[in-house]
Amino acid sequence: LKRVADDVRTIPEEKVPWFPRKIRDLDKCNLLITKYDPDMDQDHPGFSDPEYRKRRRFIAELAANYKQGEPLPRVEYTPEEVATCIHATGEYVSDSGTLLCVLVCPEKTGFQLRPVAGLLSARDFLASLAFRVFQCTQYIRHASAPMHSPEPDCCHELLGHIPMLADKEFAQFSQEIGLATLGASDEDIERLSTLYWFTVEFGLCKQNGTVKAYGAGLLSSYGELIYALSNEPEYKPFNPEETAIQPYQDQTFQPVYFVSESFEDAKIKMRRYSSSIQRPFSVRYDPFTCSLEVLDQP
Ligand code: TIH
Ligand code: FE2
Repeated sequence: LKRVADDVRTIPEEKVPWFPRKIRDLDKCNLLITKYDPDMDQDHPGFSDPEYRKRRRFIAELAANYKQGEPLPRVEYTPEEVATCIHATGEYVSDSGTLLCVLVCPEKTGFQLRPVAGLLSARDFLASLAFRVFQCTQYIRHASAPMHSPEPDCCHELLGHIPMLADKEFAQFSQEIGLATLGASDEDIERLSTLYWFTVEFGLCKQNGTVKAYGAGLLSSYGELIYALSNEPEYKPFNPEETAIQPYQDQTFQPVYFVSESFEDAKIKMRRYSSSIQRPFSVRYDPFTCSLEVLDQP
């Protein structure tokens, strides 16, 4: 293996999409998808609520001004927002939940949070995982629809993702998906984000013979959690080649879930799949410098 200069001159530029090389480059991974923006989407539960939209703009502004390495902006949640969270999750969620992660995750797995204003492009969202950075929303879903949100929100992050990011195996699984996406083609990004969707977000997994939910989108949505384990939807065995091309949607509950034999099994299969993706270089994350080493293929 030979080390490649910073601009990777040996790789034809038009073939490799830009990707972050150091953790500070994540400030440039901020392409938002407006699909579920409460200002743009008429079906958003907050679309006709000007107070809600104002609140969302305020919280979005905090994320937009954030630079990598700064402390997370603190949001004081209103009693109504706290009530929505309790309704959504049956648990008390507050900014101290975020604070807990800020304190616990670095110690357990080195994962950090950075604030994000809404739904990010798959490329930018997954790239940050390569650096053990999780792009975390800070707004709360609209009070009129607490049981299921079509977009990520703070309840989803705190109940679904953050506990998992404090788990060693899971943190590594997440980072490996991230590393596989760097400089990948749009088609490979689509396949990897579909895999992320059916594992990290909506994955089921056997444990002592029983099917359990581990996906963050299930753990944060009481309505969908019950549904996913009800035998009503379709269940398929997790197999990356097949799972990667399953069409998915985020408007409502998933019609199909993928079941892994164990989390370890999902990890091994994912790793095999990632290494089959063709790239003219390989990447290695250096945790001491928080940057990537990009190596030419032999
Ligand atoms: N549907 C989830 C919830 O209600 O908490 C949130 C999302 C997960 C993935 C995409 S949106
Ligand atoms: Fe999520």
